[in-house]
Amino acid sequence: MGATAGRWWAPGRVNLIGEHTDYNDGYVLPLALPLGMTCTAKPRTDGVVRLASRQVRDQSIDTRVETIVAGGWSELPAWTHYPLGVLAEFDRRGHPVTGVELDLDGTVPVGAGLSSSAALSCAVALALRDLFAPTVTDTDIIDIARAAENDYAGVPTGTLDQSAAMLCTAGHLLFLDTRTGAFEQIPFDLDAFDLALLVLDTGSPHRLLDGEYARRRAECAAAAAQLNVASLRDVTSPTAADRLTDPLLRRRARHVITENARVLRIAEQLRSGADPRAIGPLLTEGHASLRDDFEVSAPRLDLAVDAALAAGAYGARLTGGGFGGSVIALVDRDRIGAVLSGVREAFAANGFESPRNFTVTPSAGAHRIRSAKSTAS
Ligand code: GAF
Repeated sequence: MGATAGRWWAPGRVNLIGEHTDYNDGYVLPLALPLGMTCTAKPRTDGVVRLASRQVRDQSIDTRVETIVAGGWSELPAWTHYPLGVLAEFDRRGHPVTGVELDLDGTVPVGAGLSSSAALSCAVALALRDLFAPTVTDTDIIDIARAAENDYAGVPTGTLDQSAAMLCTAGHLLFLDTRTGAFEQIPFDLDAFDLALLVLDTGSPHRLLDGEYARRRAECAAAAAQLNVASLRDVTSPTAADRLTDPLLRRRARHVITENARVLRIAEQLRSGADPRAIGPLLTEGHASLRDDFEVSAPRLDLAVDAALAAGAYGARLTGGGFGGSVIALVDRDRIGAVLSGVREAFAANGFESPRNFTVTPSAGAHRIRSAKSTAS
């Protein structure tokens, strides 16, 4: 140890396209939000772990490194499983933490499908790396944050969110091959085309813990096994899914196969400098596939997509895992107001509160934001 206390930041994300492809070894195309999670951290040498979250008032936790490493914190509230899982994982991988104070805060709305949990895990992991384990790489951090989510918080996600938090850069989409880890930064300057990417947080809570996400993952694994491939990424022809006799597995596989193809087409179009309006229909097609084949949409997500399209969006789709959460819509800048009015009217007519909304430009990935003056206690 020896590094000083400080503050670390990791962003939330929207995924432009490439949904439920990451745990099938496929392709994703996220961008980092200007919203994120901060971790103010101070190293200690006495084995004490003090954890506080400004988003969960009156909940500060005092425990000890030995207790965490022994798994003795599993009864603590769910939000603690991410930071404490990261700490336990550092220890398990041979990077012991001698004690630490972690003060967590953030601007990513929780439950909006914008990856607040991965942002939290990555901000904590960056802090622990800088304070205790400088040899840990960004790739290690992606895997540590994934392990915190999978093995400690109990959600069997892929690596889309953690990779987006760590690897995205301002002004770019991250085109990532989740099988090889190879990635490319694709410039994404919507301003240059008088366009905007609108995020509509539908307020329908996005839940991955209730077993449906895990079920989709298992269905994809079963489809891959029946098609005799290591993962659905290895299937490129949409008609290959027709070989599956179970109609449900056929639909699941068809989504993954066609979604990977959509990511590749969109990446190619944007790489070549095409007008982003051209990708609109593929975004909408991606939504239909998530709704009909993968069955992870929700009434408010479908309503937001339909209303945005009716009001002139070039394309719209749910972003993230689904089952609630947020929709993105690609719109002319001078149509933002009209699209928002259309969505608000549709929500009001169905008795739903208006979605929260904001526009996004691709922002910076995770980093240290400042050094505090104090050092170890
Ligand atoms: C959630 C998961 F955390 C990701 O790993 C990914 O599977 C996504 O849903 C769907 O693309 O955000």
